[in-house]
Amino acid sequence: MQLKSNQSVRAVVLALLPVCCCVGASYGAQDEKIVMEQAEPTQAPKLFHGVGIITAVDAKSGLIRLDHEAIPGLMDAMEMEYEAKPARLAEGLAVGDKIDFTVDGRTLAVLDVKKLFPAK
Ligand SMILES: [Cu+2]
Repeated sequence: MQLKSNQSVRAVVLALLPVCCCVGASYGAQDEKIVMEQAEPTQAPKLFHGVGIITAVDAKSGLIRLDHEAIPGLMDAMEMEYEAKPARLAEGLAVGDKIDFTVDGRTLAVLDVKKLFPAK
């Protein structure tokens, strides 16, 4: 049996649509983006490292009095009191210990303590 195939002729109609281009006049288009200088997040602590010798310490309250060297970007050498957070950081420390401490530049809380040299 033979099957006759009917060929259909397709007419392709191309519709040409007029393209309307609206060109906006730009006066030397300024693409300068205004970048806001973002201040450092106030939440994030800015940490500094200091070295000092303990002149007084209270493990219960976490208060550590230090005769510390200058902390670049934060303060000069001086003797002052810091609050350790958490207070238990002050445990095991004694007057005369030389420590390396990490301090939050904003709150001045001592966040970490490493004993460099124990008191002799
Ligand atoms: Cu100080």
